[in-house]
Amino acid sequence: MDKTQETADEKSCMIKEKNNELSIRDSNCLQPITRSNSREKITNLDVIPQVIASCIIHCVVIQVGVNMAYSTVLLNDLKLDNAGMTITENEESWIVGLGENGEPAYLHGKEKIEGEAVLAKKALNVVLSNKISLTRKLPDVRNQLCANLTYDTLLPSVSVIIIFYNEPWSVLLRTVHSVLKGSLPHLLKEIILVDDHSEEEELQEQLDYYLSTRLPTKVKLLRLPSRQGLIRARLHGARNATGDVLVFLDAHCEVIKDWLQPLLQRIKDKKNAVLMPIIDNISEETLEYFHDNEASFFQVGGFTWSGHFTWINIQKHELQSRRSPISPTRSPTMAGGLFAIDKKYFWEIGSYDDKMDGWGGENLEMSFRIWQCGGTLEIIPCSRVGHIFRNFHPYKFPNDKDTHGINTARLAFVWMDEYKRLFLLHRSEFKNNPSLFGDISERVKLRRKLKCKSFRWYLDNIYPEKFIPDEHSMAYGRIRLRNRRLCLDNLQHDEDKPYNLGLYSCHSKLYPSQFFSLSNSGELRRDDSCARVDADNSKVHVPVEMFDCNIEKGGKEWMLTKDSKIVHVETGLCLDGTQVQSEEDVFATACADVPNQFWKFDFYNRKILPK
Ligand SMILES: [Mn+2]
Repeated sequence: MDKTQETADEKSCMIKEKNNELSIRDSNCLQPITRSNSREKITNLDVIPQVIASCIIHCVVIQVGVNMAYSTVLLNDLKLDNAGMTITENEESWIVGLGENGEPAYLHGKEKIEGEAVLAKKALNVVLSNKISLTRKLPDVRNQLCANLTYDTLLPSVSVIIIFYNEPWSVLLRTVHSVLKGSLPHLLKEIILVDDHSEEEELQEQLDYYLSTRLPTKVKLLRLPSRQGLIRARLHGARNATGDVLVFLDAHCEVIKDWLQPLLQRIKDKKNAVLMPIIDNISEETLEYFHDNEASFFQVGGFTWSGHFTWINIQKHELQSRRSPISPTRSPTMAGGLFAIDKKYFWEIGSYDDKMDGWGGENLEMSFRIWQCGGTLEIIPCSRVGHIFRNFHPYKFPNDKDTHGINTARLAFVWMDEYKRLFLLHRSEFKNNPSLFGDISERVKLRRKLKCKSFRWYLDNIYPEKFIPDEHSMAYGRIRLRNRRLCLDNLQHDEDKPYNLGLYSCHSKLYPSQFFSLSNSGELRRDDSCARVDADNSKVHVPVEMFDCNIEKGGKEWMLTKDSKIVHVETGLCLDGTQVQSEEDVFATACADVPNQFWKFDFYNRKILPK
């Protein structure tokens, strides 16, 4: 028998089977191999495999560079069981230095193709993720001013709650390792993983095995016996939490150094402050941790009337009133995936609506509730967490229900008062059919009990910039060519990106795609998209670009003339539909007495009624 291929010393042993041959190799284990019968140490590692066959092996773990407890693993067999083998293989497939410091990572050849296929299917390059160390280092992307901050030595303790459903192995565990490594041990009471009944094989026994062999006991795993959805899974985690503060994290995050202290300090100082870190983007393609932006740049949360979360610029009153760019910054809404809340306050303020199914809407529900019921929602700029944003949901919800729509209807009827009309415009099926979204009486009761303020109050005080299409405008509704049955329409374009404004046959009712307003400040807008014309454009036939109103850009002022032309103020060009057919783009051109420059809104708020 050859000597073992690799040397190993007493304190670092690991048994590995490859090509049916045993080897013992250095892997930084803490404890030596001992013989089961004599408990005596095997100091000479030039032993033949059969000798080790009866060994009890203490601690076959790889030091992952974090402060961990090590469990004793008892192996009756020579082989590590399947789980252990797979885990070891995973660990051995890491490519040293790949993705380190948050740099973009790339695969080559066959793996590249495999990675792209998985990316298309799961919205995440799992093949690549598997090659990157679970404990990679990340750059310190914080604002430099954060270095000057000091925190109390005594801060509340934290339960980090991570729920998951079929999350890719390496992505989930990188999240866990990142929290362990990036948090001060005395602040991190526990990490509670809640498995929302995943089916993936690797998340079954293999995960139990991983926890017991590689992670400290403060990482706990709760398994739900059936699929519960995000909201009830998080509630389950919260009920089992023993820390003072709950931090909810998605299962695809990595934290930046010292992320916890600023959150905990703020909650210590203000119990009803619900906090978000700055959420950085980790690429789903290359796992790059994006940090090119100015460290002082970040956005806060808004919403659309269709009930979706959006990012908006920090509000003007907030920019003026906060002391520094790293002060807590108020946000009208939260994205939902990542936030910290005092545990007592979480329950007092009504935790979650446990009748919400699946995913979606719970973040806006919580946002409105917190503000309307006396709390605050803030972003803490010195706390930063990276999150993998995926382009689409890689999995479905039971029965394929539109849980986002149903959940949002629930929150609209509980929290939005008369403004739910704007949501119902998008989702008219809920208008006269409350049975579609279930019983909301408990939540209505909660609102009464907590003596929460109105949605109007929320709009006036917390989100005064929020555009209310039928209130903040001179005219609104469908905008129709006077001489034809054609209306301005977004032509179902993705409004996250600029697009050209078009025409489409007028719908019989007011649908969101044709709901435009001429705002009091002269914006021609569809919800949060504003129409602009490039003033530099010397052409006479200019497309009308729709773009995010929150982006500072010129050329977006329009006016309505007495004879009902829509004139672009800066260029003096008129909105024109001459020879434009349904599904084609309108344009701006020199004003003239042509029939296709006269428009009619459904409703006019001011007495500028065109003839
Ligand atoms: Mn997420």
